[in-house]
Amino acid sequence: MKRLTQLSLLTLSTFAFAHGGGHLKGVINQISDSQLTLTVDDKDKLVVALDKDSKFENDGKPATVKALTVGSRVVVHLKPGAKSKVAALVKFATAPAQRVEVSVTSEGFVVPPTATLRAGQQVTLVVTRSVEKTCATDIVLKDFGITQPLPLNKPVEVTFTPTKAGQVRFACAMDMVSGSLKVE
Ligand SMILES: [Cu+2]
Repeated sequence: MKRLTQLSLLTLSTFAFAHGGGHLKGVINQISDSQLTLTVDDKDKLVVALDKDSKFENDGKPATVKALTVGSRVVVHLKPGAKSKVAALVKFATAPAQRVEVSVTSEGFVVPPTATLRAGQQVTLVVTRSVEKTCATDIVLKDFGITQPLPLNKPVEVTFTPTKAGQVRFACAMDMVSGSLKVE
């Protein structure tokens, strides 16, 4: 019995040593109270657990998990000796707000073909109507309770935060001319 205890202690300390500390760099993909999902090297997804001792630093100042947003670049210092990945310190910078140019032309709402929004990250659409004869003299985002007039040739900023992956749809006031953006 004694021998077994010693053996398992030894195994445990070897394990802890092999996995001691270290850090991870990535982009926040998902946030919950108990864990973060990071995208590392633009492809791998890693889950890091949070516990009551996990500390946060935003632009070098103490912060809480609430200040963290999807899309933020983070450096996570891992707790040494933990069996799985547990964050000791999460350092991050405020994610730059995403801006997407949208135009209203004779084609309707035109969005950049590669534009992708991120769930949980605020975005500002900069909408410019460049045609006089169009039905789309307003932009309506029904899901976000937003209606804004689009004066001719004047960029209008529409800011919101997509909450889930899928599509964000917007349309004219009569819901005839519409466009959408992909959300990941
Ligand atoms: Cu219309």
